[in-house]
Amino acid sequence: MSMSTVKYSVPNISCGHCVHTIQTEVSEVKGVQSVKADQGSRVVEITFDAPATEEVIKALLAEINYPVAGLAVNLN
Ligand SMILES: [Cu+2]
Repeated sequence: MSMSTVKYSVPNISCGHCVHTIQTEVSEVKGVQSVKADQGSRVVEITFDAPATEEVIKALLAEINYPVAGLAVNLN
């Protein structure tokens, strides 16, 4: 099993509460190692391992009203 890091574009992020909610909810998923949501870029970066999967994480984000629009473009 290997760790994966994904960066999702989440357009519904509008304030610090959104950031807090996303970080709290996603970090409760078993297998998620870290969650970093950014208000300015509206990007959520998640590092996870099994049993967490992209499907599980995206389903949770949709359920809490922060659906993933796609992978974030890397601007570096
Ligand atoms: Cu908000």
